[in-house]
Amino acid sequence: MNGATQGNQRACGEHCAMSAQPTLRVSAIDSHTGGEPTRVVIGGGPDLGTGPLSVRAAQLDREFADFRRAVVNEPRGNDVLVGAILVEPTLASCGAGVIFFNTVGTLGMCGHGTIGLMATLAHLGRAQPGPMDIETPVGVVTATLHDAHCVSVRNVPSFRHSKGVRVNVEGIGNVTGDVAWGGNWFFITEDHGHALELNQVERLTQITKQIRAALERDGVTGADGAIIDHIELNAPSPTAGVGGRNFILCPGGAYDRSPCGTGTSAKLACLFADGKLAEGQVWRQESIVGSVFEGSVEVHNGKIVPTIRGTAYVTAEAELILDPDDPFVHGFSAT
Ligand code: PYC
Repeated sequence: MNGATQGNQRACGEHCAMSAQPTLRVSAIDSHTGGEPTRVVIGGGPDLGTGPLSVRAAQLDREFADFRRAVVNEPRGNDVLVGAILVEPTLASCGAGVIFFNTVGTLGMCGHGTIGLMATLAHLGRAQPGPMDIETPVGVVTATLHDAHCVSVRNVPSFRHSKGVRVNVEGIGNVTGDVAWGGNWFFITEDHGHALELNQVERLTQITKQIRAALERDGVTGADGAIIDHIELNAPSPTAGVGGRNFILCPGGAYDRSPCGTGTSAKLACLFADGKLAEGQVWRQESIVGSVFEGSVEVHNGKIVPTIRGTAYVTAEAELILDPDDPFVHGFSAT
């Protein structure tokens, strides 16, 4: 149920009984990584137990969907915002566990969010310069804090699942691209015929939604039937020294303002597989708003392991108030 169906707004002055439930206060720190926001819940979140993070993520998705929505939906958040809840890791080697989420569900991993998380922990004095292993629902990543804002993230192994997949997209025609994993599933294409410019985001959003619908219609998936919920358009960048610019449609329908850590990882895996990127070579990836991540890959036990580097800034320290008498306490979203 989204907030729109539950928000029976009362007119001012109508009698309203006070709820027996207490008001919930949630502590959160907001940041942005290359323009893409992250809201890290540091207190007041639900008890997700001590099981594997993938199980806790499924629990957050289903049993605590209202909490998830309250944190990221309007009016406290918006479709662009990625939420993160800090949890106890299961592995003693990890300094933190984290589950990322947006207005429609949980994410496997989030690169910009991990950079934002480390800037948040640095802001709180809970992270020192150096590496920290972080447990996510799809594996352990290593985030290295270089200074208060600059972070590199050694991501989960990334790979191309299928090359040269062709789909017929309504109003566009045939589009060919690769299906790749970088901690989330991506369809990556340069075959779109559009300029990746900020003033084109409406059209880019429309065509990436059409591509996603075509993939779903044709049953094109990631491994084990996984839904491809991120669509990545690539093009050369006009900026000297930058390998490419991207536009990425996220699951909730918003576009990533950052170059997308998991999307860049998936792209790096494809470039490496095509022999266009050598181990250790730096690839600079630009987002549609002009922010840049630096990425490279190493091969470890036969797997492609990307590292992404970017910067994040804390933008707010907040206490979210979830008043049970508020008809929009869990927010609303069009997606
Ligand atoms: O940076 O990996 C990322 C990401 C995923 C969704 C939004 N950002």
